[in-house]
Amino acid sequence: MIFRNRLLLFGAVTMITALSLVITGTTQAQTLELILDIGDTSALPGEQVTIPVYLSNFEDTIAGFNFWVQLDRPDIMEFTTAVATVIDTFYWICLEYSGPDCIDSVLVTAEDPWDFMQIDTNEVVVGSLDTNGTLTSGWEYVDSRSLGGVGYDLNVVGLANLPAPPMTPGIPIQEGGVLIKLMGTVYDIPDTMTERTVNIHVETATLDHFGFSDPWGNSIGIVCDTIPDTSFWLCTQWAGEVCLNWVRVYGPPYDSISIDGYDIICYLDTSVVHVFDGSVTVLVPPPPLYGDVNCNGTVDIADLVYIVDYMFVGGPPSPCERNFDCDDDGEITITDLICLVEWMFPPQ
Ligand SMILES: [Ca+2]
Ligand SMILES: [Ca+2]
Repeated sequence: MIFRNRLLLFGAVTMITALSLVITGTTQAQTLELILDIGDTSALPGEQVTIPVYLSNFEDTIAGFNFWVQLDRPDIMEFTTAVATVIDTFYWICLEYSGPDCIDSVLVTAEDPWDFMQIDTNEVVVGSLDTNGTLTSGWEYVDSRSLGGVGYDLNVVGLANLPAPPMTPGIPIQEGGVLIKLMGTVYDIPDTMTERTVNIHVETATLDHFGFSDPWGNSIGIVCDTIPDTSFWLCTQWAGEVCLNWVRVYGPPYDSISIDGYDIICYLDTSVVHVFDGSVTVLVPPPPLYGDVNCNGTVDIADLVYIVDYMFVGGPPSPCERNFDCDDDGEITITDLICLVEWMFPPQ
């Protein structure tokens, strides 16, 4: 977790707690537990696009999640974002004093005893999310931020429950529901562009940004292995069978091995958690039907009325603006009205 506000610290604590539970527990190998699937969708140039994120949870209720998506084509689209000012409050407890000065401290949550607090004001790039009608509707905390700060990635975090009551139910076992909807802005790319699909990649290699947990904080599909921290030693000077000078080397050839300790390596077990990238394909818009400014598929007197209403009476702009540009010069001017009149009533 890179977020540093209190709510997300709680999330991080939840994840860490979950991790420690997994380390000491057992995993159910080979049973599919969860599928996260970013939807494939399409949009026209210049449009806003809604990207559904689908979830299937076969074994556990889901009460917390974090995933990080990245776009591979920043020339085609970006996630819809806004800059927001966030006030982060941090609580610290001092571990060691030197006189009146604290020389060693550790971050704690507001619920813990603390010695001093720190308030930071940061500007962050917040992604637009839509939870209406989704599995996270009503959750107490759902948020996303662009870690890169420019909208080409989103780190999405959800917690059904914050520390205080009331308790919000998580997502019961279900298949194929929409977890959340991400919002994107497709650029007004030219019709001539050939490669028109942006991949939305879910980053699962770093568990700092990927995890699903049940209401008790147990992570789903995270496996941890204990790896011996091994050192290799080469003797450069023997006296009979006694080595007088050992040198540490990083592989064969070596004369001796020592195990200095053990490292715990955790990773996502992709046999029980399946993750699928998504995509947005930018369609080539159909050729404009010039003059059809009310967008009903035909050009007739009603379009003339629409134009006159817009130009002279303050009526609404055309919902299909390309059709308005009757003379195809890229601008909407009085000449488009003249063009349409001449087309409908050609000179005899
Ligand atoms: Ca029309
Ligand atoms: Ca024009």
